[in-house]
Amino acid sequence: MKNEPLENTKELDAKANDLLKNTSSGDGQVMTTDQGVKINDDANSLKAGARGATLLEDFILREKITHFDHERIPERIVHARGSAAHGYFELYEDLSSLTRAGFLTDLTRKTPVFVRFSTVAGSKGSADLARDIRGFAVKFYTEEGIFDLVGNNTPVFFIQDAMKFPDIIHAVKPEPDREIPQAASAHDTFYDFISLATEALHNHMWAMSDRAIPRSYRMMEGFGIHTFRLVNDREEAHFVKFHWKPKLGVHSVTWDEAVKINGADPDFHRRDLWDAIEAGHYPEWELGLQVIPAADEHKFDFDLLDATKFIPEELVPVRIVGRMVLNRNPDNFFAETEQVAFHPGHIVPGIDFTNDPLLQGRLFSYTDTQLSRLGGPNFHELPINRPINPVHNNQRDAQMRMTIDKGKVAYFPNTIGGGCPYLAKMAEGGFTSFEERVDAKKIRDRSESFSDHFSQPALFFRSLSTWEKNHLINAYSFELGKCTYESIKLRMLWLLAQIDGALANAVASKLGLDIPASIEKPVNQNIGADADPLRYEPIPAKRYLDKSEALSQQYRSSDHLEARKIAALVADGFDGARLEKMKTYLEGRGAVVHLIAPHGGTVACSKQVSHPVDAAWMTTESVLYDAVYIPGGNINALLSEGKVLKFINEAVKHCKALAFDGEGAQLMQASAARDFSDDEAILLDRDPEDFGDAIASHRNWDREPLTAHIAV
Ligand code: HDD
Repeated sequence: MKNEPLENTKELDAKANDLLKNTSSGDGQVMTTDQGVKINDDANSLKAGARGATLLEDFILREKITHFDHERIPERIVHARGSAAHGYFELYEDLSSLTRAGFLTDLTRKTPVFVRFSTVAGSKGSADLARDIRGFAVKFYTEEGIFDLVGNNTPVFFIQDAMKFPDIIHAVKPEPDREIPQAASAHDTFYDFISLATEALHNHMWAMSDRAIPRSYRMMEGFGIHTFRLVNDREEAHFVKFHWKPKLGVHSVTWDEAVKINGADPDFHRRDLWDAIEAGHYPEWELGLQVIPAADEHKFDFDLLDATKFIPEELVPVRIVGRMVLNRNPDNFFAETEQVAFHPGHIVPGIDFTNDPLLQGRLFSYTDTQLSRLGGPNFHELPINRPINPVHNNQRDAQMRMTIDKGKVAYFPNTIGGGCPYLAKMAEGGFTSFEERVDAKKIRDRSESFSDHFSQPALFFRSLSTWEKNHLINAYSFELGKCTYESIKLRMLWLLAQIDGALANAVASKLGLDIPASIEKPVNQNIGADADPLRYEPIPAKRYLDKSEALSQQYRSSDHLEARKIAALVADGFDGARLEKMKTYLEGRGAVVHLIAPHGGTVACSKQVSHPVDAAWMTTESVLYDAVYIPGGNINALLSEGKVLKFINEAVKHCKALAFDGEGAQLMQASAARDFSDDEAILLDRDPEDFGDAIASHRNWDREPLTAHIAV
């Protein structure tokens, strides 16, 4: 299903049909004012004479300018930069023993979804490859109402209590005096906060890992993070963690690439998602659940209510229960992607909250923010936000009300309206909250079971492969290297030493500092007049698990090539037959092969056949591609072009797959690739299949330590 106008698409799901009611196209239509009056001049205002002043009377000019003046709405306070797509969710197995949620029990359903991916810190116009956590928000339009799973691409969050959310966001956002830096955490205020709020160290370590610079939204895991509850028909509850596992594996770019991509194509992720869907390579994730019986609530070395902890898959395996496919791009960015309003409090019968204090605070924040962002309490009526099932209640009025509620009755109970809208009984799907027994003092406090801040970041670091560890060390060194306060760097080094000595030593040596033997009490002073700060001190790291493979991207690969981009570097006289063979094979596996030539237009192969050029050398960069192919033939023009050597050398440095055929061997010799003839992803005169497999493995990270000398 290409991104044709909605009405042209063959299969419309319930949400697509619903959106059609508000979809409009000017194709073949006369231009009118907002009041429907036909316009015959849209370029000239009404004037007193051709060279005279413009008249206030000009209602067409006034309407056009007024509307333009008000086109912008406040961007999201966090996650402002994002991209979204439509799709569906379908179930593999009936989960009615766990939940009564229809979309998790009815195997015949395809539940429409709208998914928005985002960065956290940057503004709406910032670049996609910021080093940052990614948002992963899924809106399920279920037959029983909207369920939003508003997660991230990491399984944990920075803070344990929503009370601290404004603080961490103020700390990471551009510093308020100069509004610098944009979409970057590498600055003093962020590290001042992180080094004092040690609960943040775990998610921060994920943010320093390759997960924070993904190759594609399509190659990220997603996590609901909080522990939620699933509740079945018998009112039995299980704890649950939600996971999204991408079909294409979990892959990232290097920091050097990220920096360059941000310049070469700041819309890299947005374009990748859009292009993949347009090409029919629909991104796909499987939904996984970690289910914990209520009786096991206290059996872990950490607290299930603490959002800074994950449950290692070795302790509770992830049960794959369904899949989500994104198969349709939005028709209008503003109407859909910008106006979509997610909320962790949008749940349906069969799913319920837990007492996670971060989740509880979120339940307030998300409606509240829409009031200023979308202008009032009727944002649920916007086409992208409204459920596919009918909405009836006694909420009325307010700005921009769309629904025309009939009748005199806007209260309950009533007799005049026949008691309608009436209340649903539970058997009819009425929502009832899980009846959790609560017997407690009202107190501003935090459970001591939340005070282990070091064990899981240590487990995460131990579980990474060598190349991932090196990337993480470099990330810490870069970020702390950008801080100007030595006291903050020292505090961070001391904290890193509590997590892993080797990590701290490596970062210290790159910073040119010694790890301090002790620091002033770093954490949570003055947490509250009545609270004893010592109770919140982080406790030394525990080792309840040596390693968890699931945490490393090394074990999250796949053999898929869908929408991977391969640059074929050519000039007139290139070997067209070899190119066709390679292209046919790679495209057969879903990859996209671009011809990159000295100029736009067409390029002629050795058989004098013209081939359309996808990009001229001057308009593109190596970092925008997954792999490089040189088909051979006449390569003289390539040998004498600095940009081509840079293109190849960067691909070598970034550990990508390269294939040289025939005369391409000369280019291999002329470039940094010459030193890697034994490299498993640098291929000379090999089968297309070998190249395809090397691209599917994403990168040959073993090459990385050998590339330090390559200047690019
Ligand atoms: Fe949040 C947006 C994810 C904690 C307050 N959040 C937002 C989005 C995502 C998340 C993916 C973007 C949704 C979209 O695409 O429109 N947030 C999370 C996760 C959290 C989390 C995974 C912890 C597990 N958030 C969190 C807290 C608060 C907020 C503790 C406040 C107390 N988040 C917001 C917000 C946003 C938001 C200010 C901005 C725009 C919006 O809600 O609609 O209300």
